[in-house]
Amino acid sequence: MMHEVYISLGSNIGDRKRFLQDAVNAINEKIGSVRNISSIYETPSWGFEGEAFFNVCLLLKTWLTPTEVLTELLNIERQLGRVRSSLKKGYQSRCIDLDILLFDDITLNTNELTIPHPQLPNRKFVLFPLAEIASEKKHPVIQKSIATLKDETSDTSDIQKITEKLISPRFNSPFANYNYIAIEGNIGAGKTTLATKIAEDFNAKLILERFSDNPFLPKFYENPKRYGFTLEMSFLTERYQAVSEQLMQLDLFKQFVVSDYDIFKSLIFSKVTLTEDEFILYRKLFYILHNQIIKPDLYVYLYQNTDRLIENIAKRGRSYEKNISADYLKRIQEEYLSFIQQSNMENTLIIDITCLDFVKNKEDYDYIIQKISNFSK
Ligand code: PH2
Ligand code: MG
Ligand code: MG
Repeated sequence: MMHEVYISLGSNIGDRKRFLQDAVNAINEKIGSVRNISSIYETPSWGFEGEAFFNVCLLLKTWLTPTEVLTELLNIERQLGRVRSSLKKGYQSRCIDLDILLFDDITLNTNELTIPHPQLPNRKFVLFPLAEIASEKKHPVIQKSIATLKDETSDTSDIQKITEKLISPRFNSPFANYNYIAIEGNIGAGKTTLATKIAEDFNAKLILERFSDNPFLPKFYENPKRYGFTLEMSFLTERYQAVSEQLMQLDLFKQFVVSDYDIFKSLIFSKVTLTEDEFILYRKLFYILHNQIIKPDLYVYLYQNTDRLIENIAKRGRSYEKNISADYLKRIQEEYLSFIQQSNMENTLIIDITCLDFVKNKEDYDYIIQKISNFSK
């Protein structure tokens, strides 16, 4: 699952603030999402003779392992121009240094990596910025809070908080507070179009339903009674497998996930397509599977009127969809809305798109993005 990692950044050559900001941006792009950044501290070089440093600490959420994070940090150091000299012993001045301080509550001790950082309690240039963003966090070995370690440290360096601050890259994204958004809506509402657009514009991992290749779907539209249960079982199996596989092997360099469906739609459709006794059996199995998968932290339900749905369905011209009736669409819509009302509404955002065209009109698209963004505030 997602890990919480605290990282220390330092620079004592060149435009120190620029190096720190570039490093923060690169970490946010390559490793995970930067959730919090401390103030900048100007600190005398510790453990060697050199120019004063700028130091900050940040909190990062990532799916990467400790070794993968380390590899990426070293890559970023290199890309920003750091050259390590193996000839000189001891610490050297550097334009950027990125160290893992804490990684969840793990302890690790290998040749290339020790977690928690072994010098953490002895360095004011780490403890002061870290205490700003993790004062109550317990050191997993020493079992004292960062605030306590800061008070008890034997480091007597004279360090100075400066007034300039780094900019958190997440403040620039309207999806700063989400990891996983599911776009939902009736057949033809525009789920896939919206999810795809968001993924492209905001660098998200896209998960799309592969439903046109379900062999039971054309049969179902021909003969719903005979193929209802079979169709729903095959959708459920397919979706369960897709969601669990795709979320596990996440494209780790992307910021967040957006999908054009949520597995819950299986239950909603089967309420309409199955007989009552079939539905009861189906629901039991559904919840067994549903319990085991990662759920979105936001559902967006696109509300569209039946006439426009029928128009959209006709426009895309899938042969097997031509028999879908207005009545069927109405029942699906009603079932969606009643499910949303029964479940906890806290993470569901209904957007009425009956008067919008987010493909043609940029303002309509921006309006939707703004709505999603504001919903988390
Ligand atoms: N990093 C070091 C050694 N000394 N001193 C300060 N003030 N700031 C640092 O980031 C720093 C240091 C080794 O990485
Ligand atoms: Mg270091
Ligand atoms: Mg280092």
